[in-house]
Amino acid sequence: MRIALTIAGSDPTGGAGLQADLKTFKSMGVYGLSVPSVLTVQDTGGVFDIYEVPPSFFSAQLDAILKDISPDAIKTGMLYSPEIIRIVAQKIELYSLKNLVIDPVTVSSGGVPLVKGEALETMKDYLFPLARVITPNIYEASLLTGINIDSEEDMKDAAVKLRESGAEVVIITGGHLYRFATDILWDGAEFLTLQSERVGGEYHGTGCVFSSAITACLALRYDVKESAVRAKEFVLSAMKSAVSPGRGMRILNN
Ligand code: PXL
Repeated sequence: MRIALTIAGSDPTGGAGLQADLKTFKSMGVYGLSVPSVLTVQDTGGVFDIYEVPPSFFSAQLDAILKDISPDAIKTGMLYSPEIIRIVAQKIELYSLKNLVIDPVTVSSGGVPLVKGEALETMKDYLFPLARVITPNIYEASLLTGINIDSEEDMKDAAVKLRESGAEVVIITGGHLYRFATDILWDGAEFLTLQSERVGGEYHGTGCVFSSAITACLALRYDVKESAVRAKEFVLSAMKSAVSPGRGMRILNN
Protein backbone atom coordinates (compact mmCIF):
# COMPACT_ATOMS: atom_id res chain seq x y z
CA MET A 1 0.00 0.00 0.00
CA ARG A 2 1.23 3.48 -0.84
CA ILE A 3 1.85 5.83 2.09
CA ALA A 4 1.47 9.61 2.45
CA LEU A 5 2.45 11.83 5.38
CA THR A 6 0.78 15.10 6.31
CA ILE A 7 2.60 17.62 8.48
CA ALA A 8 -0.10 20.07 9.43
CA GLY A 9 -2.23 21.66 12.12
CA SER A 10 -5.02 19.89 13.96
CA ASP A 11 -8.52 21.13 13.13
CA PRO A 12 -10.99 19.51 15.55
CA THR A 13 -13.88 20.08 13.12
CA GLY A 14 -12.17 17.79 10.61
CA GLY A 15 -12.88 20.28 7.82
CA ALA A 16 -9.26 21.37 7.37
CA GLY A 17 -5.87 20.47 8.75
CA LEU A 18 -4.46 17.02 9.24
CA GLN A 19 -7.89 15.47 9.84
CA ALA A 20 -9.08 16.57 6.38
CA ASP A 21 -5.81 15.33 4.89
CA LEU A 22 -6.16 11.88 6.48
CA LYS A 23 -9.73 11.54 5.21
CA THR A 24 -8.57 12.47 1.72
CA PHE A 25 -5.72 9.96 1.79
CA LYS A 26 -8.12 7.24 2.91
CA SER A 27 -10.68 8.08 0.22
CA MET A 28 -7.99 7.92 -2.43
CA GLY A 29 -6.71 4.55 -1.29
CA VAL A 30 -3.49 5.78 0.32
CA TYR A 31 -2.38 4.96 3.87
CA GLY A 32 -2.05 8.16 5.92
CA LEU A 33 0.51 9.26 8.50
CA SER A 34 0.18 12.57 10.36
CA VAL A 35 2.45 14.78 12.43
CA PRO A 36 0.78 17.79 14.06
CA SER A 37 2.66 21.10 13.99
CA VAL A 38 0.04 23.06 15.94
CA LEU A 39 -3.24 22.41 17.70
CA THR A 40 -6.10 24.83 17.16
CA VAL A 41 -9.18 25.71 19.14
CA GLN A 42 -11.88 26.06 16.54
CA ASP A 43 -15.44 25.29 15.52
CA THR A 44 -17.18 25.54 12.17
CA GLY A 45 -17.40 29.32 12.69
CA GLY A 46 -13.70 30.03 13.11
CA VAL A 47 -10.33 29.66 14.81
CA PHE A 48 -10.09 30.93 18.42
CA ASP A 49 -6.63 29.91 19.56
CA ILE A 50 -3.42 28.24 18.38
CA TYR A 51 -0.96 26.17 20.39
CA GLU A 52 2.36 25.43 18.75
CA VAL A 53 3.76 21.96 19.40
CA PRO A 54 7.13 22.54 21.13
CA PRO A 55 9.78 22.34 18.36
CA SER A 56 11.83 19.61 20.05
CA PHE A 57 8.71 17.45 20.43
CA PHE A 58 7.69 18.18 16.83
CA SER A 59 11.15 17.17 15.67
CA ALA A 60 10.99 13.95 17.71
CA GLN A 61 7.65 13.02 16.12
CA LEU A 62 9.19 13.35 12.65
CA ASP A 63 12.33 11.42 13.54
CA ALA A 64 10.37 8.54 15.05
CA ILE A 65 8.05 8.08 12.09
CA LEU A 66 10.64 8.72 9.38
CA LYS A 67 13.24 6.35 10.82
CA ASP A 68 10.58 3.67 10.68
CA ILE A 69 8.55 4.43 7.53
CA SER A 70 9.40 5.92 4.11
CA PRO A 71 6.35 7.75 2.80
CA ASP A 72 5.76 7.85 -0.98
CA ALA A 73 4.66 11.50 -0.75
CA ILE A 74 4.42 14.24 1.88
CA LYS A 75 2.39 17.38 2.29
CA THR A 76 2.75 20.35 4.57
CA GLY A 77 -0.19 22.48 5.65
CA MET A 78 -0.24 24.92 8.55
CA LEU A 79 3.31 25.05 9.93
CA TYR A 80 2.89 28.36 11.72
CA SER A 81 6.40 29.35 12.85
CA PRO A 82 9.79 29.83 11.18
CA GLU A 83 11.29 27.36 13.66
CA ILE A 84 8.87 24.57 12.71
CA ILE A 85 9.42 25.30 9.01
CA ARG A 86 13.19 25.01 9.35
CA ILE A 87 12.81 21.67 11.13
CA VAL A 88 10.62 20.36 8.28
CA ALA A 89 13.21 21.44 5.68
CA GLN A 90 15.98 19.76 7.66
CA LYS A 91 14.06 16.45 7.91
CA ILE A 92 13.14 16.46 4.22
CA GLU A 93 16.86 16.62 3.41
CA LEU A 94 17.99 14.29 6.18
CA TYR A 95 15.60 11.51 5.11
CA SER A 96 15.87 12.31 1.35
CA LEU A 97 12.09 12.64 1.08
CA LYS A 98 10.50 12.95 -2.36
CA ASN A 99 7.15 14.19 -3.65
CA LEU A 100 6.79 17.11 -1.28
CA VAL A 101 3.59 19.16 -1.71
CA ILE A 102 3.48 22.49 0.09
CA ASP A 103 0.23 24.27 0.82
CA PRO A 104 1.50 27.63 2.13
CA VAL A 105 -1.39 28.17 4.54
CA THR A 106 -1.52 31.78 5.78
CA VAL A 107 -5.02 32.65 7.02
CA SER A 108 -8.12 30.72 8.04
CA SER A 109 -11.29 30.92 5.98
CA GLY A 110 -12.51 33.42 8.59
CA GLY A 111 -9.40 35.63 8.30
CA VAL A 112 -7.36 34.56 11.36
CA PRO A 113 -3.56 34.54 10.68
CA LEU A 114 -2.17 30.99 10.62
CA VAL A 115 1.47 32.05 10.31
CA LYS A 116 3.64 34.11 12.62
CA GLY A 117 6.77 36.22 12.23
CA GLU A 118 8.80 35.57 9.13
CA ALA A 119 7.10 32.23 8.42
CA LEU A 120 6.16 32.95 4.81
CA GLU A 121 9.67 34.13 3.92
CA THR A 122 11.17 31.13 5.68
CA MET A 123 8.86 28.80 3.77
CA LYS A 124 9.89 30.40 0.50
CA ASP A 125 13.60 30.23 1.28
CA TYR A 126 13.83 26.83 2.99
CA LEU A 127 10.92 24.72 1.78
CA PHE A 128 9.96 25.81 -1.73
CA PRO A 129 13.32 24.70 -3.21
CA LEU A 130 12.58 21.16 -1.94
CA ALA A 131 9.02 21.00 -3.31
CA ARG A 132 7.60 19.00 -6.15
CA VAL A 133 4.45 21.15 -6.02
CA ILE A 134 3.34 24.29 -4.19
CA THR A 135 -0.36 25.17 -4.07
CA PRO A 136 -0.87 28.78 -2.93
CA ASN A 137 -4.28 30.34 -3.43
CA ILE A 138 -4.53 33.76 -5.05
CA TYR A 139 -4.23 35.58 -1.74
CA GLU A 140 -1.12 33.61 -0.71
CA ALA A 141 0.41 33.96 -4.19
CA SER A 142 0.02 37.73 -4.08
CA LEU A 143 1.52 37.92 -0.57
CA LEU A 144 4.47 35.80 -1.71
CA THR A 145 5.13 37.68 -4.96
CA GLY A 146 3.86 41.20 -4.34
CA ILE A 147 1.75 40.86 -7.51
CA ASN A 148 -1.82 42.08 -7.27
CA ILE A 149 -3.82 39.26 -8.89
CA ASP A 150 -6.98 40.28 -10.75
CA SER A 151 -6.92 38.14 -13.87
CA GLU A 152 -5.71 34.88 -15.33
CA GLU A 153 -2.71 36.75 -16.77
CA ASP A 154 -1.80 37.97 -13.28
CA MET A 155 -2.07 34.40 -12.00
CA LYS A 156 0.37 33.30 -14.70
CA ASP A 157 2.82 36.09 -13.87
CA ALA A 158 2.69 35.16 -10.18
CA ALA A 159 3.18 31.46 -11.00
CA VAL A 160 6.29 32.24 -13.06
CA LYS A 161 7.70 34.41 -10.27
CA LEU A 162 6.93 31.82 -7.60
CA ARG A 163 8.62 29.04 -9.53
CA GLU A 164 11.85 31.05 -9.34
CA SER A 165 11.93 30.14 -5.65
CA GLY A 166 12.80 26.58 -6.70
CA ALA A 167 9.58 24.55 -6.65
CA GLU A 168 9.23 22.16 -9.58
CA VAL A 169 5.57 22.96 -10.25
CA VAL A 170 3.40 25.86 -9.08
CA ILE A 171 -0.39 25.61 -8.91
CA ILE A 172 -2.24 28.80 -8.00
CA THR A 173 -5.79 28.04 -6.94
CA GLY A 174 -8.96 29.97 -6.55
CA GLY A 175 -9.39 32.15 -9.58
CA HIS A 176 -13.07 32.98 -9.83
CA LEU A 177 -13.25 33.95 -13.46
CA TYR A 178 -16.67 34.01 -15.09
CA ARG A 179 -18.62 30.91 -14.08
CA PHE A 180 -15.58 28.81 -13.37
CA ALA A 181 -13.25 28.01 -10.50
CA THR A 182 -9.92 28.40 -12.25
CA ASP A 183 -6.49 27.17 -11.18
CA ILE A 184 -3.25 27.79 -13.07
CA LEU A 185 -0.46 25.22 -13.19
CA TRP A 186 3.05 26.23 -14.32
CA ASP A 187 5.80 23.65 -14.66
CA GLY A 188 8.42 25.82 -16.33
CA ALA A 189 7.48 24.64 -19.82
CA GLU A 190 3.75 25.24 -20.21
CA PHE A 191 0.68 26.52 -18.44
CA LEU A 192 -2.27 24.30 -17.73
CA THR A 193 -5.58 25.96 -16.90
CA LEU A 194 -7.77 23.81 -14.69
CA GLN A 195 -11.41 24.74 -14.59
CA SER A 196 -14.45 23.41 -12.84
CA GLU A 197 -17.91 24.76 -12.22
CA ARG A 198 -18.27 27.04 -9.20
CA VAL A 199 -20.29 25.77 -6.27
CA GLY A 200 -22.06 28.40 -4.17
CA GLY A 201 -21.74 28.77 -0.38
CA GLU A 202 -18.91 29.03 2.14
CA TYR A 203 -16.69 25.99 2.51
CA HIS A 204 -13.98 25.20 5.00
CA GLY A 205 -10.89 23.24 4.00
CA THR A 206 -10.96 23.25 0.19
CA GLY A 207 -7.24 24.15 0.02
CA CYS A 208 -6.28 21.35 2.43
CA VAL A 209 -8.31 18.78 0.52
CA PHE A 210 -6.93 19.89 -2.85
CA SER A 211 -3.29 19.68 -1.74
CA SER A 212 -3.76 16.39 0.10
CA ALA A 213 -5.50 14.88 -2.94
CA ILE A 214 -2.50 15.87 -5.08
CA THR A 215 -0.22 14.29 -2.48
CA ALA A 216 -2.22 11.05 -2.55
CA CYS A 217 -2.06 10.97 -6.37
CA LEU A 218 1.71 11.53 -6.32
CA ALA A 219 2.00 8.66 -3.83
CA LEU A 220 0.04 6.58 -6.35
CA ARG A 221 2.66 7.54 -9.01
CA TYR A 222 0.53 9.80 -11.17
CA ASP A 223 2.46 12.68 -12.70
CA VAL A 224 1.84 16.19 -11.39
CA LYS A 225 -0.60 17.26 -14.11
CA GLU A 226 -2.70 14.13 -13.83
CA SER A 227 -2.60 14.51 -10.03
CA ALA A 228 -3.84 18.11 -10.28
CA VAL A 229 -6.72 17.16 -12.59
CA ARG A 230 -7.78 14.28 -10.33
CA ALA A 231 -7.47 16.44 -7.21
CA LYS A 232 -9.67 19.14 -8.71
CA GLU A 233 -12.34 16.58 -9.56
CA PHE A 234 -12.07 15.17 -6.05
CA VAL A 235 -12.57 18.61 -4.44
CA LEU A 236 -15.58 19.38 -6.62
CA SER A 237 -17.29 16.12 -5.74
CA ALA A 238 -16.47 16.62 -2.02
CA MET A 239 -17.98 20.13 -2.22
CA LYS A 240 -21.12 18.74 -3.78
CA SER A 241 -21.55 16.30 -0.92
CA ALA A 242 -20.53 18.84 1.77
CA VAL A 243 -22.12 18.64 5.22
CA SER A 244 -23.09 21.25 7.82
CA PRO A 245 -22.28 19.61 11.16
CA GLY A 246 -22.37 22.92 13.05
CA ARG A 247 -23.68 26.45 12.82
CA GLY A 248 -20.81 27.80 10.71
CA MET A 249 -19.21 26.89 7.40
CA ARG A 250 -19.93 23.88 5.32
CA ILE A 251 -17.34 21.10 5.46
CA LEU A 252 -16.25 19.00 2.53
CA ASN A 253 -17.33 15.41 2.83
CA ASN A 254 -14.44 13.63 1.22
O1 PXL B 1 -7.75 26.04 5.74
C1 PXL B 1 -6.53 26.32 6.26
C2 PXL B 1 -6.28 25.63 7.56
C3 PXL B 1 -5.27 24.72 7.63
N1 PXL B 1 -4.96 24.05 8.77
C4 PXL B 1 -5.64 24.26 9.90
C5 PXL B 1 -6.68 25.17 9.90
C6 PXL B 1 -7.02 25.87 8.71
C7 PXL B 1 -8.12 26.81 8.70
O2 PXL B 1 -8.79 27.10 9.65
O3 PXL B 1 -7.36 25.35 11.02
C8 PXL B 1 -5.28 23.52 11.12
